[in-house]
Amino acid sequence: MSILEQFSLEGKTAWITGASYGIGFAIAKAYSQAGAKIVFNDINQDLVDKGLASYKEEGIDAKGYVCDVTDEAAVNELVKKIEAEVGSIDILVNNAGIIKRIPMHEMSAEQFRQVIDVDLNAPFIVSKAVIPSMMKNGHGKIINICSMMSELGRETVSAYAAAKGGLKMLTRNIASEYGEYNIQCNGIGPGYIATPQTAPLREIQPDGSRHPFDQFIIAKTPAARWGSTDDLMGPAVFLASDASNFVNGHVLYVDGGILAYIGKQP
Ligand code: NAP
Ligand code: GCO
Repeated sequence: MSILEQFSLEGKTAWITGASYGIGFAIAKAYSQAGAKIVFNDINQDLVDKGLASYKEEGIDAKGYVCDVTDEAAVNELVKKIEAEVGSIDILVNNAGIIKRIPMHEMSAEQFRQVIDVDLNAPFIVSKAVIPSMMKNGHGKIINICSMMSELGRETVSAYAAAKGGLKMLTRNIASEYGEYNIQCNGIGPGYIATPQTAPLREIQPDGSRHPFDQFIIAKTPAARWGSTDDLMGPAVFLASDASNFVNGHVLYVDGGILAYIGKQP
């Protein structure tokens, strides 16, 4: 197999969860360009329709389904539907996620549980639903979208950091338990990426200045910029392709160097 063929996703079916827009959409676009058939889900029909329109604009014939990834029965039903309508799932990206930025002493247990449910329980539910077919087929790629908060904490994101830290270890455990079936499970740890999820952290202030957190991230990133979803496309293709068949249990941080850097002196 040539080195370029190692990065091809021709003939593969990829399911990216929560991929109507944002990071999931960019990863799906990259997989389509690498030859994969694209399946995505989102939490309601309106988002799925918007996603389908966006994929169509990119010339991608994606299949979209409504599914709340925290609903195990719905996820199991959707896997059966995908396998009947599209084919076996070769690549799963657990992308769907939420964040609640609330000081921990003000966060309710219900709010904490909601974040854990989407960001940690759902990757378990969805991975568990696709692994049996991957075992039968003798191959599979599972990619969990982790975070800087898989390694670092900060104010107001206790639930999110707990979930993403757990997701890093779930990634390692799936790699450990299913590596013998030629299933590789790895993580991508995006740095700070300009998407709707981080829009509140980049809002221009009333006086026209940049958000303090925006300035903080620029100072903390050697690349001195926020990441774009395009920055994740190549790493995502690598982890979904034959080029990474001996990479397992790894979290690939795509962060412009944040984790390596003490930060620019103010
Ligand atoms: P986003 O813009 O908020 O998109 C998240 C997507 O997931 C949305 O389409 C959302 O739908 C969907 N979703 C949420 N809950 C769901 C559920 N229960 N079932 C199905 N779909 C659901 O987020 P993003 O910035 O693209 O981030 C995508 C992933 O990357 C997340 O796991 C996030 O934690 C992670 N991440 C983001 C960054 C960053 O800087 N942006 C950095 C590191 C990691 P709704 O619109 O209905 O909520
Ligand atoms: C925050 C941000 C981060 C990013 C991302 C960083 O409030 O700190 O939302 O958590 O979303 O996870 O990798």
